[in-house]
Amino acid sequence: MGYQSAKSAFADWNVDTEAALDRLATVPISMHCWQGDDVVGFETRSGASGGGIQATGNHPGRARTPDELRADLEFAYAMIPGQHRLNLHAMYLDTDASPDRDEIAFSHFAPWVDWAQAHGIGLDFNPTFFAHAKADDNLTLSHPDKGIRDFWIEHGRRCRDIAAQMGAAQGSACINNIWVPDGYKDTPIDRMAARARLEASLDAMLTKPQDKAHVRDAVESKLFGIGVEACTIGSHEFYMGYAIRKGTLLCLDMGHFHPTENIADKLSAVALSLDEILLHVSRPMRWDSDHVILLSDDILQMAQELVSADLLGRTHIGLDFFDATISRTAAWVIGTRNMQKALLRALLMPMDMLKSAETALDYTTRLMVTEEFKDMPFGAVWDEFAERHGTPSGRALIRELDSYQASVSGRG
Ligand code: RNT
Ligand code: ZN
Repeated sequence: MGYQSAKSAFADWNVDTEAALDRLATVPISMHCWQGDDVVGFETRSGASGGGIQATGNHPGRARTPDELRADLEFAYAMIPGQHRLNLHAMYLDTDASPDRDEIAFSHFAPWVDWAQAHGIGLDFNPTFFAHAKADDNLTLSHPDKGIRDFWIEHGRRCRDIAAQMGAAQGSACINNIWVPDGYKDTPIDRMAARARLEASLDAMLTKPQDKAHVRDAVESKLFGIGVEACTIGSHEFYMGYAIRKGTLLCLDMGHFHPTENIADKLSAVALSLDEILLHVSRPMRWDSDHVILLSDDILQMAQELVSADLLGRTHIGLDFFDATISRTAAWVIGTRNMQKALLRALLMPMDMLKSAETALDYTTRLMVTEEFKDMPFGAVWDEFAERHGTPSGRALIRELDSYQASVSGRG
């Protein structure tokens, strides 16, 4: 079906496809740099990701240098309709110097800032509290040793300053997301002491006043990780309370909850107590496996909640997955486009009709309409969106993804 027929099919339900296309074009997705190199980064000192996160696979073409990563990103952005952001981790610094984590500065990221500005890409940032000798115990900000805590507090402070300078340079707030791997493999005896240390360290990291127009901090919880099966210090309850009391953003990573929990359901619940939310859209399979996101029910529900609860204006959508068994650039493109497709579908729902049915306790209409809508021509509207933004779809997209992958597969 062509776009014009799709447009009138939606108009029959009082859904304006043009308004949906316009709205979708204003939603930036923060694409995560770490899908491009299996969470390795560009420090001269470290290697494996650690901290209970793990990229598996050895597909050819992994970016080994900042230049290679930027080339891959440029290709990926060219395949994704709209203007988006880049989520950078501190371990992706681009410099000839080898500063330790407690020595990094804005200048070590200058090439990224220049590149982002040249391409109109907003940057977000993350301190890196893993893949480092001082994180080998899976304890960082909550470590019993004050010297280790201070090292990581200094890292966190520096990252905030770097993020603030990025935000000032780009004219939009840089979201600085804090995730630490801290936890215990076996049942601890004093969870309270560890949580009190984490809280005190976070407070110390976040004391310096910063301009919200330049940087906003987020805290990311987790249920468990490899090696920290018994207790994660920064659990959901810990960070939800922290974010509400201290006024930070709360980051909800879709892979960081019990597999049967519905993360979409949490949005409206936490949004009543928080100004802003950060999402790490991911796909857990049995555990926090970070598979490439699909146009699956979980993602569709997430997008539907963002639209129906009118949360798009105060939710920052970041992605967090990494798969090294497939083309890494294709993974970015497929995952990011799926997030956009989910948002488009949500924007094309007859929300007013559905909400009034629900308010009138008319659950039959709610069910009939949502089921009928599954057969609506969303694909034709998506293709129109892709075309208007100069990006290919279907077989043309697959040809582009294949040929770029072929061009990088000779990398050692
Ligand atoms: C780890 C968290 C965290 C990381 C990135 C690399 O479980 O999800 O967000 O994936 O910081
Ligand atoms: Zn995450």
